[in-house]
Amino acid sequence: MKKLLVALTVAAMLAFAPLALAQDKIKLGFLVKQAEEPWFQTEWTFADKAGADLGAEIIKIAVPDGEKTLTAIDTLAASGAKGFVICVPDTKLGPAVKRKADSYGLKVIAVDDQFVNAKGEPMDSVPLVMMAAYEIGQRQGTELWNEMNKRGWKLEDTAAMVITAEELETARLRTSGSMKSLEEAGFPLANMYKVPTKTNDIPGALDAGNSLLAQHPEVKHWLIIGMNDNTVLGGVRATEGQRIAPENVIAIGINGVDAVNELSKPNVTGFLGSLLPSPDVHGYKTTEMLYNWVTKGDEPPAFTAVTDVVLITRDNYKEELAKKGL
Ligand code: FCA
Repeated sequence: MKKLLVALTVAAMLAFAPLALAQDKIKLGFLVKQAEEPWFQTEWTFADKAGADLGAEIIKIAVPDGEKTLTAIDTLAASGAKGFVICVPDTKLGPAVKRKADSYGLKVIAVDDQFVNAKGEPMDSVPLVMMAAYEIGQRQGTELWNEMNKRGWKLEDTAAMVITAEELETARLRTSGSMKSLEEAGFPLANMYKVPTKTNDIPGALDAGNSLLAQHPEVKHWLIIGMNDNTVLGGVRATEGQRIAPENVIAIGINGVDAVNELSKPNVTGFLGSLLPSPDVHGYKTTEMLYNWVTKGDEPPAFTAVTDVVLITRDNYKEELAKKGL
């Protein structure tokens, strides 16, 4: 009888062992502003990959607005998480996010979009991982310039539609880098028309593009500049709506993963390609940094710029994405 009891107890302990292990796993949050964008889905996938490699559980929460952001931090604290990586829906939420995280003793790393304080200045007190925004913008301008020359377009027939989102610093840096490199190459600044988008998605950029095109019926060829694929795609859709032929449009996005749908369409559109940075690195590295901070006290550097970028087009996107495991 005694032996049987011992055997049963041991069996019961073994049965519950995985549960106990799961409970011991470190929990880390990964909060993103636009979970519908493949960019952020890719970050999540690679955060999960890092979690699996490190033995941490990643709690992924979409935070499209300020209220959901603050609630998500409460949820993380209640579930025993030790910290989180976040791309905030509005960079001005920075101080509120930091305050709430501090109140629970949670560590925070910002990804993609840097927090700003009440005065609108960057908050260096929160470690940041982001793409080299100005440089990637410059590359967009250079690629547009090269393609317009390949097509033999004359400067006097060509204008640039610049869809801006200046309240977001990374966006402002990208579009200004792009304009700067076009200007340095010889494209007149006077022919670059800026128009702000109300929302950072295709419908917002489409509205912006439409209003700009209505003001410039004289332009024959268009270059389209924007901070990411969706912004640039909105501009392309606007040219299509105005029946501007795709061969009169050159658009190059940024993000890459958000352009896959467009590049896989059988018909060629004005969207030539996209600059693909490293959403995989953003997702994996931030998670790894947070884990090391939480478990070993290794504080991440204040700023980590991710610089790799490759131009993907209809010809090479499959192989380039595969190279990164995307
Ligand atoms: C910003 C943009 C995203 C992505 C990211 C790196 O957050 O909104 O689309 O480009 O930077």
